[in-house]
Amino acid sequence: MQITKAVFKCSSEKISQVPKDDLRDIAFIGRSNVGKSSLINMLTSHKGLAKVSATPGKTRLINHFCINEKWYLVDLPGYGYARVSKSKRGEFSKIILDYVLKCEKMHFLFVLVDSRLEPQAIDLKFIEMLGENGIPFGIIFTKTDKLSATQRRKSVERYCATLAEQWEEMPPMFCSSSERGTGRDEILDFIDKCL
Ligand SMILES: Nc1nc2c(ncn2[C@@H]2O[C@H](COP(=O)(O)OP(=O)(O)OP(=O)(O)O)[C@@H](O)[C@H]2O)c(=O)[nH]1
Ligand SMILES: [Mg+2]
Repeated sequence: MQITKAVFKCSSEKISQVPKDDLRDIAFIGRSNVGKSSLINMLTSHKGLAKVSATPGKTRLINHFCINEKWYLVDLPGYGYARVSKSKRGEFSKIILDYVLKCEKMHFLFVLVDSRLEPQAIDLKFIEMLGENGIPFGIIFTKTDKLSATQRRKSVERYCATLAEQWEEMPPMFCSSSERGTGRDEILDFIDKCL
């Protein structure tokens, strides 16, 4: 798929505010700082479309970006960031749970995990919650420019081994680097098929 047009549509602080049209959402979630906003900019070839920050907790709202006037890329707030006040944090905040579990626009969810880290308890918990609720999702390993090809392969294998303890089937998986553009074609082709 070619992205010819990517425009910011709106920021919502609850799901009652998300666009009311019938365009479908493809959403991105993961721990704060994992690289969600950077990936959205990389996929759309649009630096500065989604706000990126080295300080975790940058994205606090549900951000809709309209792609090719046909569907939305959705940048969600990160989870697991301890410095966000407790009422806003929860384990997974209300804004995240409402969107992921109740928003009918959401068509597919990419869970981003840092390729450099061993499987993190909070990501596994989130993935388990998706499975229990039948939410269609895939996993994107981010920041792979920081790893050698061997380290990257080992990281994915380690993740699969951990997931295999609970799951019979593996979700779709992708490796990405927003620095280098890695994974762009694969992820966009997958989204194209989804839609
Ligand atoms: N080396 C490298 N750094 C990355 C990559 N993607 C993101 N980063 C860096 O990681 C930091 C966080 O990136 P964001 O895209 O803001 O992360 P986020 O998941 O949207 O964070 P929140 O909105 O705070 O939840 C920034 O300093 C980025 O420059 C990548 O592929 N490679
Ligand atoms: Mg962000």
